[in-house]
Amino acid sequence: MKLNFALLIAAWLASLAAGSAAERPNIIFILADDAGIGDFSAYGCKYGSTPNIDRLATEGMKFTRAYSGSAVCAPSRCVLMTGQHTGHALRRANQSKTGLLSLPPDQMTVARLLHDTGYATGGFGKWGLGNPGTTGVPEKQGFDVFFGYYDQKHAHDYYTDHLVRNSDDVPYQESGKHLWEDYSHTRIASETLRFIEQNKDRPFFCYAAWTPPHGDFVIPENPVFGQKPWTEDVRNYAAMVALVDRDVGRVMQKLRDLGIDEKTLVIFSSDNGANPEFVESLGSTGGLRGYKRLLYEGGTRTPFIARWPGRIQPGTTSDVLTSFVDLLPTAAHLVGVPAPKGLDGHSLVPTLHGRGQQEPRESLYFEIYEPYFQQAVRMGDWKGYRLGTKAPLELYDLKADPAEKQNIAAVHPDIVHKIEAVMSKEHTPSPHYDAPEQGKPRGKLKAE
Ligand SMILES: [Ca+2]
Repeated sequence: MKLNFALLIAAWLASLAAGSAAERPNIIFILADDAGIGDFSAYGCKYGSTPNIDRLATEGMKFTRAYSGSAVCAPSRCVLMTGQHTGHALRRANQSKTGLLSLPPDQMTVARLLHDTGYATGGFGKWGLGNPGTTGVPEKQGFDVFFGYYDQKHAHDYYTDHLVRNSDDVPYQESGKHLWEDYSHTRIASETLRFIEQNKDRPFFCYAAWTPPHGDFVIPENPVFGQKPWTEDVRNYAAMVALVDRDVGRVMQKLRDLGIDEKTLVIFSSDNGANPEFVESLGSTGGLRGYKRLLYEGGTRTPFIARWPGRIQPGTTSDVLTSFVDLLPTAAHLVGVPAPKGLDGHSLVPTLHGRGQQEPRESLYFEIYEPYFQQAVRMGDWKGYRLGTKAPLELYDLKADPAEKQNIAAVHPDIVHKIEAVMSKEHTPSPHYDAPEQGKPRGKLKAE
């Protein structure tokens, strides 16, 4: 009798352990590169449709007030990985006055946190936070494997003769004919799917930092948009957005085939707004002001969709203010460990689960140093923007004026004062960047 009781207890403990393991979801974060919010039909795309990403939204939760980490690649990815906004993060622009910055060896990242709690961790696509030979390489930042481009400039080349896996070159014999098998995204997408398949029986984190639709604007075939009366860049860009959508569909099909749909949280987003080239031609910024490199809404507002069958109620919309700073605390919450100290984000789990209290957010802060210094704050429906730490603040009411057309700073000195205080508090000096007091644009940008 005693023995049976002990067995019963052991079985109960084992079931508890299995239960808690089952609670820890796989996390797949799919990050498009330079796609605007207006490129996706879930957010009102005008020129095409993205049915697989639509389906993520109808089966999950669509965020309507989500922001990337920055208005260009490297700082946005730095914010995503480290949970620190660009007033605190190492990378605050693609370039710095001290050269290319690599993540330091002791940096906490989403991958490290998940790796340390037993997750398999894989990254596929573009890294940008440390080249081979530096402390910033992904395999020293918590990834078991990273395949693709370490260097952002290399990532412009879709018909490259090599990609990189854990700092080693992986050479490719090019046909010279620009076929699908020569195209780097073909390999990157297939490695993404392979990683998911190989790790189907254990919790995994898959960072699918795919490079389309970032330039070069090239694609092996373009049957849908190839005959449109647009420039070649525009035709190819549209096809590259469609390619991202197709491969989101392939990831979803893989999860169904492996039977791990309900164990997997999938998030889709983009690292910054679209290039100016696609604002008028395609409406890629969804009618918002600005584009890539600017901290107006068109530079940082991003598609953000989360799907997790059985946990996230299908077809829901959230207007919670969120940005890439929230991924690391969300991941910590999901695996049941305390969030590391010094983060700027909050866990989104209460919102995703539709229960519990979402931690209120006073504001979101951004700064950037290219093409010139800018600061921006989103606070409720207000948006503040300025070009120097003592420059006059522009103020917009995004509810009444989502395109930031009317600067109403003169009418609301109290709000201006509040936002200026947030900017002063959140901006910390960095030895790698100079923040001017009275900045001014270095020339006009295209389409501005
Ligand atoms: Ca980008």
